Amino acid sequence: MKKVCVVGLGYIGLPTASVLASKGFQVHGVDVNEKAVNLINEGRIHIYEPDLDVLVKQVVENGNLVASTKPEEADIYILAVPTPFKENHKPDLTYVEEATKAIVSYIKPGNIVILESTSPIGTTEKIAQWILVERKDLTIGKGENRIYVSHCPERVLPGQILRELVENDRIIGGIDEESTNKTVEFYETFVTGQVLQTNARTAEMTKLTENSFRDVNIAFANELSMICGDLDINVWELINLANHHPRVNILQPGPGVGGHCIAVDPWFIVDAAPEKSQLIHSARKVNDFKPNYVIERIRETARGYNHPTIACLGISFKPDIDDLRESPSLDIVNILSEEEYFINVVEPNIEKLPTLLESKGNIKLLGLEEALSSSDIVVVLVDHTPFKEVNPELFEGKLIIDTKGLTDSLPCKTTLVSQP
Ligand code: SAJ
Repeated sequence: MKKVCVVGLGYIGLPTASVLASKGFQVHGVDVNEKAVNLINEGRIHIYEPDLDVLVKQVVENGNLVASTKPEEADIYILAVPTPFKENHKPDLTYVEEATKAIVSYIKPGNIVILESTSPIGTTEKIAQWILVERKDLTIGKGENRIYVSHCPERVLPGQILRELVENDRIIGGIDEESTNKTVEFYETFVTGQVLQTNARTAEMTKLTENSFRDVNIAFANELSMICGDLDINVWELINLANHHPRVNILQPGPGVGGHCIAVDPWFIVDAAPEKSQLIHSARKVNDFKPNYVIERIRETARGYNHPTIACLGISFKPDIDDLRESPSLDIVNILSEEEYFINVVEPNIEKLPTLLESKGNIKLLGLEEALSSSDIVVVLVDHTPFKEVNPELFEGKLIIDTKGLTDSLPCKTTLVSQP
């Protein structure tokens, strides 16, 4: 079995490294976060993903996964580092460049370098160039000293990463045909889904397209929810009815679009083709505006109270995870906390409030029952499973601003003041 060096041990890198280690590969995981490295080497994890703790413990104990702050020689290098955007929505490739430079002195002829991070068009080609600039002894495309460079975008859904890593179809785009073939051979050793071949640029665009498709469709749902708010129509009922049409499948509105993927990746297309990306750009604007709309609805509702207590249900970016990155719910709570409200946050997936909120005197992290019973207004921001399982009577008689339609089907009398 071959040796794999995975650079970046976050939400994608760590599960990937662990799955490979569980399939018998010798995996050397690299991260700049020393704390995370130490924790992993103790068989523990620094992120939450169902069942990942058990897998990491197992592969660290059997010696197949070792973490370090420095890369090592390997046969295959996988880069799974963040690709955020800058202030002006332009892609920031700093981490990809740093990761490439970190491995460059270890690369040997015949090695495969795979970029898994979602990236703007042309990034895989850039990686190849960065390597060749530093390593004049290596070649691409021909010769005994050739190396292989490909893009294989990660496509896993947080919360279901371990299953999707193995079962999802994968897109492989090499910078040349031989890079594609070598990379396909590797993924076929652990992926049960189809492994589809293309070139690097198309693979990059495929991933951006998938997330932009979802962003545009969520924007449609969010726009509908705001229109229905004005027209006094229940948006959840509306979407349910429309979705009975055999060719209509509208997604669900919410407080906005969060996470490090869907709210980011469409900007890479907008940046690459600003004139032609009108729809993709508009969708981004609709989804980014939604938290402001929700805040406005909350302010309107709170106007009748003197220092009201507001229960905010959920601050993660989507249900049943602890990930607060680019979370619209967290932004909403943060902005509300600057006003004269007392805020009871309910977030069953975290043990303490994030630093951003912790220092503020008017926010508490409470259990659902306590938060509901001591609040004047309830704002549903995330439809976590435990919220759906609560005794519906706890919502009885509450003023509710429900961004997820959670209380819509509850058998209790609530005063739904807003359904943003
Ligand atoms: N959301 C809605 N309404 C919906 C669905 C989602 O408001 O009907 C919101 C969520 O609450 C969340 C955001 O959208 O704030 C994104 O959530 P998500 O579940 O749609 O997607 P992510 O960001 O967790 O993962 C996506 C996935 N991409 C697609 O489904 C096309 C995943 O497969 C990718 O691997 C991941 O991005 C990534 O890493 O790029």
